[in-house]
Amino acid sequence: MEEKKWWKESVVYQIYPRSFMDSNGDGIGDLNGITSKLDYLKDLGVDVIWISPIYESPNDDNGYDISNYKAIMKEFGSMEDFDRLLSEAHKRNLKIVMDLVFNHSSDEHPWFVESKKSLDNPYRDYYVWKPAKDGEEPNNWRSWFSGPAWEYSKETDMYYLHIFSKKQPDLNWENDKVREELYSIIDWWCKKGVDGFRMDVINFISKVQSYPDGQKEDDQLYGDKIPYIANGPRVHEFLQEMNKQVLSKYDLITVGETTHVTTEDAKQYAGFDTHELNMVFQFEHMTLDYGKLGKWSTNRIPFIPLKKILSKWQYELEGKAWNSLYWENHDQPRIVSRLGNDSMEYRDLSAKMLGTCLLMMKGTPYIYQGQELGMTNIEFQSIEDFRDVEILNAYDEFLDNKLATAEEMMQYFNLKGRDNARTPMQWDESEHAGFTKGTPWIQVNPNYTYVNAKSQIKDSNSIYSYYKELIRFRKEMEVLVYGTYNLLEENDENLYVYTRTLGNTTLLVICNFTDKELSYAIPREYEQAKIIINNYPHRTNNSIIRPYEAVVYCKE
Ligand code: TEU
Ligand code: CA
Repeated sequence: MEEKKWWKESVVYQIYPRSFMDSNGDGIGDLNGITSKLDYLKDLGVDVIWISPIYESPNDDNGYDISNYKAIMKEFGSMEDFDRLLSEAHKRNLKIVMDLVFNHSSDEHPWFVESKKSLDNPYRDYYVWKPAKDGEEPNNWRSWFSGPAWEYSKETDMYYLHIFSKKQPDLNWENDKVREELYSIIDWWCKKGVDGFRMDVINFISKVQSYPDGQKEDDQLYGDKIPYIANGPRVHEFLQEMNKQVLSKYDLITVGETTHVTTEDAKQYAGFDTHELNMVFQFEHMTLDYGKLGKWSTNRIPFIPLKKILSKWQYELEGKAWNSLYWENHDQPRIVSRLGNDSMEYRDLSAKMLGTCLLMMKGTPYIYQGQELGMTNIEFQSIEDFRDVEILNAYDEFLDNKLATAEEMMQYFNLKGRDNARTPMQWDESEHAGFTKGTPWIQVNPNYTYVNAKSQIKDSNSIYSYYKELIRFRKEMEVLVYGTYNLLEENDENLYVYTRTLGNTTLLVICNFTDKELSYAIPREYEQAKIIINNYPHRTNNSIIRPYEAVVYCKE
């Protein structure tokens, strides 16, 4: 059996602090709000809490634009509040993971304020500056959040690179001083006692230094930057250096957010003996519903490719590297709406089925706030209701360039927009779902009257109670952590069937991704096996799988 590690045995819960719990009535979630809900998380059974950025920030991208890496955002509280949160978490044996955003800072970070002043400023090379090319941007890259990836700065008559919004200038990792500063920030938080880090777009930190134009089709406005920014020439060198200089000195959980990675890349980032990170978030299963306009489409995730991709990650990393498992985060729509069925009839069953399918796989599971309640997408009526910089910028860009109509964009945002994940956590049936006594910074999903934590905690058949069970099983059964994975029925259009095996123990996991009742005879060797998990009250017929049914058999 492979080496045992606490971070392989853990279940992580992600908090988006702005939307989790507001303690002072200003409509914005905060650190004291999180502290007040630690017992809730303890009861759910998770071990680790990853909190999206809480540092000082002008909030162009809700904290993913940091202006001081060692200070707490005023809206979220103070450093004393943080210290109290950390110690209260540790008292309950809960670990805290910080979000590190090191590909870029805020343009209001003192480093950037200095950097833009003059060519000979000591901070000039902390960022990426280039002169105009033929009177235009240095190359044809598009910013992730619309428009060119370069912004003109009149002080020095040059452009700076921003892969994300223009308030998120990219740090220059080629500069040794930048890397030293960043490592010392990690060290500072480790000394405070935090337990790990989630590293934002960490595979973008090393760019191809010639900054070439990306390949471009005639009908496209911008070239493809990905080959020049993702998994770049020095990324593994940098991560090994970071690991050697700081990460390896502490007992941490580390996860890299890495869009555009293959399993080959991941084996290097998260290999058992490569000395970089513990695991990465891959995105292949999250981009299956992309269309001509990227994420802005009405496509559903196709089922057979989904099984293929998730299984590929399970097989390829086996024995070599560690997987992370997720359906949701603060950038993704709600999974019960996206891949399940959020109708009155099937929300409950399909949310439980999706939880089963994910949490029985091999890897460290990440549960996003509200996923354990089956929270759904929201339907906004007006563009004014949205808050996300990605959405607001895309709306203007796509309309200006006549790539889509306003109606189409609204439809895309309601299906795929990041604000779906950012509506306030639904605590109870009182006004604003118990999230705030003031006016929430973004609307609460009106279904809080029946989708909320309070009603689910006391209901032993709720989605919440079911997730609690799934988490408990991961603690009790070694096979769920260390067992190998094997896909069955790979061409079945409706059922996801797989096994987990360790020693003499085998689990058979069967999930129906449709609202149809299906006939499926379970393999004979499981006929006498014990049913350990089922999202229906009783299972009477071994050859029928009901709508959105999930069942797990255990054979020893
Ligand atoms: O996300 C990076 C990233 O690739 C995402 O932009 C994701 O693909 C996208 O949101 C889907 O539309 C990270 C953070 O998770 C995100 O919240 C930040 O906006 C971004 O980096 C910039 O820091
Ligand atoms: Ca508040």
